[in-house]
Amino acid sequence: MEFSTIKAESVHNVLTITLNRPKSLNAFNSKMIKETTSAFKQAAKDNDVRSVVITGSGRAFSSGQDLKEVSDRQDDFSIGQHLRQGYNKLILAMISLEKPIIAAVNGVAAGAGCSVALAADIRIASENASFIQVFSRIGLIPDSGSTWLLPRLIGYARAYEMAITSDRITAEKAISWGLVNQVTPAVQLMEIVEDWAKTLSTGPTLAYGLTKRAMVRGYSQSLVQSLEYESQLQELASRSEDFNEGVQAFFKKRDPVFQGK
Ligand code: T3D
Repeated sequence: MEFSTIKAESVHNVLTITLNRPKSLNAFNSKMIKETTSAFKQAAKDNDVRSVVITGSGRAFSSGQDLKEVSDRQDDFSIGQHLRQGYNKLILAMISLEKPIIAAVNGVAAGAGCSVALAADIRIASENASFIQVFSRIGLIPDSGSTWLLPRLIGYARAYEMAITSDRITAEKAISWGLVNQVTPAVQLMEIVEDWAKTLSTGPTLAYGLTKRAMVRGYSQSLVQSLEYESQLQELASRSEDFNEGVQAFFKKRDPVFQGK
């Protein structure tokens, strides 16, 4: 697919999506929201894609909603509709994608840009990265999934603090809060992310996807329901070629070669 606000490149079963509006620190205009959503939906359909990396071009990950676009809006513009038609679909496309998503957070992730980073499954941050729930600075509440994702990731107290102070959370603080999985030297970020993506894209993709489905579902159900749901999904996983391969590789004392099926 041809995109103008993002780059989407697939190599060795890894789709890399690069938010590509560096002059505005990769602010999301309507087109970039649509194109990023399309890229994730495409990843869901493409069996060759077994993991996805999302990053930003230039010095930022994303500064969130394009404020230039905001200032050009007519009086009757509905932000609620803008969220329903745009960001909500993007976040749902990410959360429902049954393939691991890695956010390579190369710089600041603010507002909806922070929400998009939170909607990834793994966050690898450069030492120059930072996270700002910048919404309250402009009199808004966190959106694009942040009110759901952030307390689940770092607990209510820290999430609420981030939301109401709009303070910049450095990479150092982010790792100590459990907001990111790893912090890397800036120059090594993409190399380290490539290693993660390579490992994930040669893994048991079906099992990874079902794990995500079960964990997301687990957020809103009881232990009894989760135990039952695990049993159903494990039934599916156990019928995969990868399960058979994993068990055979164990007995033959060799590394498994997973096909993602
Ligand atoms: O309304 C709705 O649609 C509801 C949805 C809301 C979702 C949201 O995301 S709301 C939050 C929107 N985002 C912001 O409020 C963040 C605005 N940006 C900043 O606060 C700062 O730029 C940063 C903290 C992210 C980074 O600061 P800094 O000092 O590193 O960079 P800078 O100098 O402020 O920005 C560099 C350039 O990017 C600058 O342009 P210039 O002067 O070089 O021509 C700046 O205007 C531009 N830029 C940064 N953020 C945005 C932006 N342009 C448009 N929209 C932006 N969000």
